[in-house]
Amino acid sequence: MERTPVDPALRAAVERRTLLRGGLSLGAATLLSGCDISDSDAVQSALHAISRWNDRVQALLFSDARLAREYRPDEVAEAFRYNAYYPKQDVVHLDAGSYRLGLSGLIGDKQPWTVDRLMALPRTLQRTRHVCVEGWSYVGQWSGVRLGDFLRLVGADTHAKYVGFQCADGYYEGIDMATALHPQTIMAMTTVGGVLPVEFGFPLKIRIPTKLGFKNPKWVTAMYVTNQQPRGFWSDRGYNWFSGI
Ligand SMILES: Nc1nc2c(c(=O)[nH]1)N[C@H]1C(S)=C(S)[C@@H](COP(=O)(O)O)O[C@H]1N2
Ligand SMILES: [Mo]
Repeated sequence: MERTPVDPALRAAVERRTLLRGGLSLGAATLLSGCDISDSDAVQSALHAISRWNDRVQALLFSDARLAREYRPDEVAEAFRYNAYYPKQDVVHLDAGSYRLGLSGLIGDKQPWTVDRLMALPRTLQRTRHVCVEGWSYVGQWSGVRLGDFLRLVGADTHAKYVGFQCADGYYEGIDMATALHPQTIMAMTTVGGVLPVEFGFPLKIRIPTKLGFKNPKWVTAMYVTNQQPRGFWSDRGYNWFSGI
């Protein structure tokens, strides 16, 4: 019989959730799927089912009222930590003059936004912890317009289910509408000392302190509102789609 290995990222994601949150163990998953651990196609589909179930439960538990912890100015890291799916020397340099934020999907006014117009919007500041799924974190500071305020401003259908993002480096992500409307979800354009440095997403990143780092897209060039769950770069590679923290 052909045996494909269980995707290690998916297995780790499921084990982390199920063990830490007191759910099923991988052993229980094996029992449920009625197959040997080595029958990895069956294990894999059982794990996928559990992962989707985790996403649904997390989405139900998510609340606007639950805020991520905010920190004092002296707690902000001196240097933020860079991460992307490629090394820092390959980051995209976007030109402030020709940059446009494209809007599509269930949005009334789809006119693209320039950096100047985005920068003129009222910004809220946050000092929150960025947590990467790889096991490191830092307290950063960002400010930008609340995504919820922006969505209302452009006449988005805030009863739609999801908001998706496209990035200049080919990365893509999406969040549910409750997360998009959360008061700490912002369209970050500045950090300590001014505009975002190139490697941290200039000119625009979506900062979501209630989500793992990979759900915080940098170099965002397009946004859309939809009822179909947008795919995510890392959830397509086995990580949980919801990935709340
Ligand atoms: N466009 C884009 N956004 C991205 C990524 C990426 O590769 N491309 N990586 C994600 C991951 S895994 C992390 S941990 C954070 C890192 O953000 P930072 O460099 O601002 O700390 O960016 C996220 N957003
Ligand atoms: Mo990450």
